[in-house]
Amino acid sequence: MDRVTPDELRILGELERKVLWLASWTIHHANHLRETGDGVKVGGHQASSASLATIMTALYFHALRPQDRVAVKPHASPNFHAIQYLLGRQSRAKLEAFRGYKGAQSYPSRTKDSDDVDFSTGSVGLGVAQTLFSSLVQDYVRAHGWGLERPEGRMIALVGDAELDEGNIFEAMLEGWKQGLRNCWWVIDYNRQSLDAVIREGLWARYEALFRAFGWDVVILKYGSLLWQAFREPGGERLRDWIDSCPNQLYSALVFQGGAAWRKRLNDEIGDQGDVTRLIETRSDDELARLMTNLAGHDLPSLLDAFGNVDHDRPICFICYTIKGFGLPFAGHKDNHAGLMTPAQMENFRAAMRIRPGHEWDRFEGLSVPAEQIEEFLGRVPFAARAPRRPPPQIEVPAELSVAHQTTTSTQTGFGAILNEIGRQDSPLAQRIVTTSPDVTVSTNLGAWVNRRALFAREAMADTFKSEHIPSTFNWEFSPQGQHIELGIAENNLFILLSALGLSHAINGEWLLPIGTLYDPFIARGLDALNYACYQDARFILVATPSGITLAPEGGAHQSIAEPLIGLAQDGLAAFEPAFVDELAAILAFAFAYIQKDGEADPSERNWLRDETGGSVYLRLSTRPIEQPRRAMAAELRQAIIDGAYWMRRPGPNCQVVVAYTGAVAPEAIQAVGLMAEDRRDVGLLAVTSADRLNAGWTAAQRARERGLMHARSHIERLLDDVPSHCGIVTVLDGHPATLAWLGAVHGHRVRSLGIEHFGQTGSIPDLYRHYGIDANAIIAAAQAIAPGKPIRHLRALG
Ligand SMILES: Cc1ncc(C[n+]2csc(CCOP(=O)(O)OP(=O)(O)O)c2C)c(N)n1
Ligand SMILES: [Mg+2]
Repeated sequence: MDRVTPDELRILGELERKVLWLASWTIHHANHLRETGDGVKVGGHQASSASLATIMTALYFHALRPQDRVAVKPHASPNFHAIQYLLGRQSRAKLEAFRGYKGAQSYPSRTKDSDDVDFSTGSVGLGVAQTLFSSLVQDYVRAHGWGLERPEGRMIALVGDAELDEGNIFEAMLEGWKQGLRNCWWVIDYNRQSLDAVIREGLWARYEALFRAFGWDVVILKYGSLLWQAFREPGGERLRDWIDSCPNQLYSALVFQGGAAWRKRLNDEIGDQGDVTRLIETRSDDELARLMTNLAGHDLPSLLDAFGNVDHDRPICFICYTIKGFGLPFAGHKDNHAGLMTPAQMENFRAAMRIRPGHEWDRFEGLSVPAEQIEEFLGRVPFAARAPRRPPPQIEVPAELSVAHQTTTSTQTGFGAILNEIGRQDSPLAQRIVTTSPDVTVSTNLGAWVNRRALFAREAMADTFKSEHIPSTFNWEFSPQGQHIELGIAENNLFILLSALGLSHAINGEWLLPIGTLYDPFIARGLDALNYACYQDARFILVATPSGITLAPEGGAHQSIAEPLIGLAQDGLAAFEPAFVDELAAILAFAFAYIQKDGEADPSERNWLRDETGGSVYLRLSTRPIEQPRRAMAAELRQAIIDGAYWMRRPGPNCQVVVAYTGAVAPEAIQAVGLMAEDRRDVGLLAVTSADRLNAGWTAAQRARERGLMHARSHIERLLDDVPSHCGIVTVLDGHPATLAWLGAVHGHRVRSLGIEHFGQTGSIPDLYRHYGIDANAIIAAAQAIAPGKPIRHLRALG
């Protein structure tokens, strides 16, 4: 690493001041100088940003290389935008609109910010873990021989100290240790303050022990150069001991109070009328305050040295002592998290920064180094030499995926069979798929795929059961070519790994087609991480089994009810719940292409979905073996399955009742319709493969009509066009009934929605379907209630 020259250090010092100014001013401007009109405070975090100003200056203007990627602590977003602005990569208009409509985002956002954010942040802890998994993904990509022409990057997180309370960070660290993590830096902004107050004493020692236990190098950066010099003076050792034993709260309070308070406290506690007193007395109040707050996290030479001295690729935790609000009037105050400088305080700050009114946004205003010199320096900043992101070419996906017909099988088994079939080939699709699972690889049916494609590890590891000739269904061999990443049981890790794998095209310039499997109820366990992955537009396929109460004897604790609603509501995630394996094959083929899409096209006139923009996919599958239809997959049927629904039995003009079902309850729906048809000639059966896509298309078409596009018709509107208005619709699924209840609003049909609202009972499928009211009997009874006809003779016999 290049050492900085004294001139460069001077320029970096000026840039540090400028970052502090611009970040503070951006927030001030948004709060005091922009009309919002809605009465809600704009906010922003001047203190949290100030805390990282020096560290980010050292990194972005010197230590980072173009290939490095960074997750910035969410509330230091203003620093990031200020730095990009100084580098000419962010516009003044975006800064002026900070936290406003289409302005620079409150927290760095990959998708909404225009200045090349590497990883979005916002929900604390998740961006931190994302850097760890991105490092693993980088290793995965390179081990497969892709992107070797590009230099290896470091994945760096700028971490608030309170972020370390988030358990997902420790889950990730354990996984990193197992997977041989490299090239990962976590820089902890150890300002000893959280949102609410000052944090516990001695946390640094717990962190140090934890990180070392997981194989990390730990670098503690506590004192800045001024303090080191003072420690070398007579009496300096006493001063150092005092600081080391000073409680966090007292230190923070003195930082806030300033030089006179420091002097009084130090004189009272260690004044000796000798060396120590002299050390204190030779300094003015201002000098004393500067000395006592000269922590390494605000000392450029210490930081530049620490970052520059790294000569290995092991993961490193830098614990950098900082002051929340450093350089601002509320520095150290325990209430400063959301604190904003008043206009009067801003005036003082402006004067101290030598900024003339009207020149607040000028990049080099008030600096003591000539602008040309700074420009010349900025032109050489390695980080700024990054090429703009260009999406790599997409991986070709066959239009159809083959799978042998089984008379009776489950969608979970079908999923394993389809992947097994793909795994036999050496197609681009087969090569780019990477699977992962949190210790449920076998029970979610990835075993056959893993047998073919092996587990991934940077170093090969044999399966001892195999070498000992002990029969086993699964070949558990690890190699750098392996295509399955086995995780420990931590769903947060699954989602953050999917987030990292699903951004490989953006981060590594190489497409991966990630598939993650887990039990459906445990989506809730990692829901915020799933949301985070979707928020930053990572692309993956999530396959969840078993699901609902249909897992039956597996146990009430694992039943999932709300997940279909999550599928419906989660932005960026297209949810499907097929009943049959041929449907699943069509959906998977669609999904492999869909996750790679990045177009801007208008919505399709067919379904009113924006499929060209792409997204991730959630497949809710089942372990229940059911009878499979033997049918040709005509193009029209394939399309309808992907659009979300098709008529299994088309209603006629005198139809009295339609049953609309989703997923594993297909046999009950089919049986109920068959029985009712004996008495009422005309009963319709609608197979819903994606309530989510039907609903999204319907909403979009309505909006289009409201904008005057009178011809807009969504898929579900067209499907229900022929259902007479007096007809009732019974909906049924193994999930919350609200998932399909809205179908009645499409054309105003009466609806009775069956589904699961309570859970916890164990039993066989017939027991549970009867208990929860989603069996054929319940469907018929519901139909009877909303569309009275002749009583059904079979009702009692069925029960
Ligand atoms: C998951 C989550 N919970 C709560 C919050 C609200 N929040 C934002 S910042 C913060 C604490 C910040 O403390 P720290 O990480 O030490 O950063 P500092 O403000 O000291 O720079 C909290 C609780 C959040 N953003 N994400
Ligand atoms: Mg903090």
